[in-house]
Amino acid sequence: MNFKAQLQDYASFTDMKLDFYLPPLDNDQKSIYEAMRYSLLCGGKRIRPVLAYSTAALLGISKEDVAPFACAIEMIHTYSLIHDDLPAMDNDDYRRGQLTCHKKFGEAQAILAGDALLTKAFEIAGIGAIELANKMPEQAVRGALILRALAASAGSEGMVGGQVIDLEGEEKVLSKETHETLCALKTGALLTIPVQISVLYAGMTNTPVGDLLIRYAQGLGLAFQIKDDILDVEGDAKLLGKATGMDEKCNKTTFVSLYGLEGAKARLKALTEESLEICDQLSDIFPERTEQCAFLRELAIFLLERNH
Ligand code: GRG
Repeated sequence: MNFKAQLQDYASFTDMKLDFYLPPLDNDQKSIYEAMRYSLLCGGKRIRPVLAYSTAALLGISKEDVAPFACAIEMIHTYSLIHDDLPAMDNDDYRRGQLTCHKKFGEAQAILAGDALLTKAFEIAGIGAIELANKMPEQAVRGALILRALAASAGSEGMVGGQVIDLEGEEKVLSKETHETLCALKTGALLTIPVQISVLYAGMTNTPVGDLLIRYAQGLGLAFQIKDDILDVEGDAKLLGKATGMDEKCNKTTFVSLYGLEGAKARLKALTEESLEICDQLSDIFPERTEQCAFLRELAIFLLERNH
């Protein structure tokens, strides 16, 4: 399968699994499923699940096996977008090309939809951990390690922590170091955890391969944020499905404000080259997994060139 077809296959598989894990239940609280499904099943690039499936494939693990964890990450990501769009945070009207959750369902329901997605994520990850324990009873602890890592990546040591630094940094110029920490947590944590989960699932933590893969993900995480900052300046709001120019309007410290547009582009290119070098090393280690290594290469390039 070529890169585009594989990417589409991973995204469609994620959509199908998310739909399966979040059925529209006909109970007294059914309105919450409408709001959760509205934000979760309305597109999105599904990059985080793609990272989980593609790195799992390199380590010989099927997408079925990591699907509950990959879907849990996508649910956590969607909750963060719903809450980030609220009036108390970024106060945005559009997300993923449609009205934000609070604009469509009201603030209270949007807060609850985010809360419910976050908690549903851990229910589904729990299913993944049970499946792992049934498959490999002697390695059942890996499920617990994955759950712990997932929680850490989303919470105060991860994405929420980054959001706090971001909120407190509004109207201030952050130092380059603080800004980099912010990005590693707010954006990087949820882009690293899919890879960390594959590595944990395969029992390869603290091995040369595990470390290479984590470095690949961390580099992509930073590159992803730089691209996001560049797109906010020169992207197309229609393609992005959200307003542009918001960083400057809100006086935010970004890679563009710190390094200039050309400086940010140069850093993005350098980071992508580092990711490609890691892919070369992975190809040497896994000569029989040419297709999987090629996919990780193409993914780094795709994220560099993306327009939404
Ligand atoms: C509210 C706890 C809490 C955290 C919010 C994720 C986040 C933290 C804020 C979103 C704002 C933002 C621009 C973050 C940086 C990059 C990012 C996560 C962009 C959105 O991710 P994509 O491009 O979105 O993968 P899709 O819609 O494709 O899934």
